[in-house]
Amino acid sequence: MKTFYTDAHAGHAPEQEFEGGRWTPAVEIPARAEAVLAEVRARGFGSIEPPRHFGHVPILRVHDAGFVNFLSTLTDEWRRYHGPEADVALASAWPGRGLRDVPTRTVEGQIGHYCFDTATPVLPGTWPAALAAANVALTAADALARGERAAFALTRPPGHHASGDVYGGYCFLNNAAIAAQALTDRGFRTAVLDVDYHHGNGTQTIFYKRSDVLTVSLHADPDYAYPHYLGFADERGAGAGEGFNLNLPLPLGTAWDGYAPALDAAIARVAAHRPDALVVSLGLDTYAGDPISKFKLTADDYFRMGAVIAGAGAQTLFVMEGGYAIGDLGRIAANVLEGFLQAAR
Ligand code: Q9C
Ligand code: ZN
Repeated sequence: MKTFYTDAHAGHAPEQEFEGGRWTPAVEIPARAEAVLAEVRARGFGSIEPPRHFGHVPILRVHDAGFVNFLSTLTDEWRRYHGPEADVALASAWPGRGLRDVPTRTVEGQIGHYCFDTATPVLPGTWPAALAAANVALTAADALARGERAAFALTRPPGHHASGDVYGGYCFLNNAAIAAQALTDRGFRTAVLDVDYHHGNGTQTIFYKRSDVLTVSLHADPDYAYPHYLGFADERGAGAGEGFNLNLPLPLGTAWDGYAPALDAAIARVAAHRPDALVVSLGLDTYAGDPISKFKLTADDYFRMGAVIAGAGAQTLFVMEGGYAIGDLGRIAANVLEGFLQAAR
């Protein structure tokens, strides 16, 4: 299995995030991807290749042009408004109920329209890094189109919380959705399986009214976990997409005994869709040692996860999402890939 990677992600290096009423050390940092890269290289799964550049067209298949323009010029506009030294763009106000949810002419009125939390600072290097991650996912999708059984897009920043026109949750461009759309555009019947601890609200929203791309997610119940406002079991898709979104929210403290039956149900739904391509949003924050999450999967459980995913029988694109236990992150990511490869033989 090839891995696609570029060190361009390191341009997005937040020092802090605003969470719980205070500035805390950022957890979505370059060391995450570097740890996974080192372990994937050490395990020798296959070549590690750089992305090619696909331009804005495949990104605009998923994201709104106004949103892309906003993100790509945000630092410039932020500095115009807040002064040349301002390098952390973060919203101070949002269009809550009763207010008009429109992007106004200045950046302070746009950022609350396009962003949904305070945990996702935009720095001068953020846009190039986000663009590079989308290109990593697109290059890996292209490997599937060329016939590869599987590929690993070692992306950061992650993507699954970003919808067509809203960013947040450490995510800017939805790498997995952009790859799923590119595969669909090339004639693949496509499903997305999201195993990140947090519900992939962006991915769900992007495909919610469509039946061509199935979206299935296992995650911490939004009744107690971020992103709080989406990811409930009764969200099944709408219009033509009715029945093509499956949410499997799980309780606090879920370990493999509770996780495995839900993963089996997820894979059964994926298999019933008969996809040619399966895009896996590979969040690794379900790990017992994760600093921001409350599930209890062990390192060995990730071999099992990879093997179960192979049972879907589709060409599979792994796209990295969250996971913050940096000391073990490489090992658990590689365990998924190894479990998959052994079962897919
Ligand atoms: N107390 C991803 O894993 N803050 N994003 C949560 C918990 C935001 C996670 C606060 C978490 C975003 C890709
Ligand atoms: Zn997550």
